Amino acid sequence: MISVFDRLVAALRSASRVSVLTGAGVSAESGIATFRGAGGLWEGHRIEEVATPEAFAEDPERVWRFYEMRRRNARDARPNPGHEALAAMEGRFSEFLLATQNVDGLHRRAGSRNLVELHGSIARRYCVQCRRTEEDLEPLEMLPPVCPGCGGMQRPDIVWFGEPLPVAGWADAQDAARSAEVYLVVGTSAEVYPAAGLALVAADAGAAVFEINPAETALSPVFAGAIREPSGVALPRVVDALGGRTA
Ligand code: BJW
Ligand code: ZN
Repeated sequence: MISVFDRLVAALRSASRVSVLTGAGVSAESGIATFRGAGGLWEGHRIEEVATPEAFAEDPERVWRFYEMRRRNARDARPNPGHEALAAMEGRFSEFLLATQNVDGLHRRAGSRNLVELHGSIARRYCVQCRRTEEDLEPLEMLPPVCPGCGGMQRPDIVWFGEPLPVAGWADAQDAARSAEVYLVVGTSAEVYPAAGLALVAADAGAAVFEINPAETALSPVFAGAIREPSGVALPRVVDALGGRTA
């Protein structure tokens, strides 16, 4: 019987429109913790309790301590072979979009350019008063950090629960899901919406949707097949099978 891996490679060989949704699992092999499952708690709190505008309003310093730790992790991390394989894939298809839920910047550092960051970026912060934005991963001198322009409080440029996703990026991600012939869902528990819904949009529109994740997820039943391997192993194998890593 033909394996899921071979079916995925065959589907990619004949596709010209491909899109990918990634989540925290893609960065696990770079040493960045995932949100759910073992080790997914922060100071005893679930992410749903820390990553909200309400939690920030109540105790901005506590929320910033969480993000300062994450900024340090992102600074120390390096892209892994999974990120690199996805960057190598984009030149192989006439239409390719990588939509990531990750805020760690590792896809961009690996070279992905047809990329939307659905949940923002850990490297950016903006002033809640004047919206001035700064971008770096340097250690912050004080928490919460203040705006160099007006002295207002800054917040991470991250999409928290209850907040809308960036309008243009979300529209692009939906368009890509609607038109993709092959849609890959990699390293996400597919529990957080609306991002997880992109896989359903793609499936409804007729794409062959494949999952790469060592574990089953909420949406596994709707996928055409699943490769139960770490993305840093499976994705380079896919790119190799497509014939080399350059376009
Ligand atoms: C490997 C691996 C390896 C391990 N290789 N894989 C009830 C029902 C439906 C929806 C809702 C509801 N109640 C509320 C909502 C909406 C809410 C939501 O979805 N909640 C659910 C939790 C129920 N969503 C929102 O609020 C969103 N906004 C919104 O809906 O706005 C509406 C609106 C419209 C107009 C005006 C105003 C509002 C916003 C969601 C924002 C999510 N933000 C976070 C935090 C970012 C902060 C930060 O990073 O600090 O984004 S939550 C967190 O989860 C983060 C992630 O991007 C996101 C997804 O997690 P992900 O990436 O899937 O990670 P994990 O840990 O869950 O899974 C890792 C996977 O990797 C696992 O499956 C492993 O097996 C696998 N893995 N190693 C491959 N080596
Ligand atoms: Zn300001």
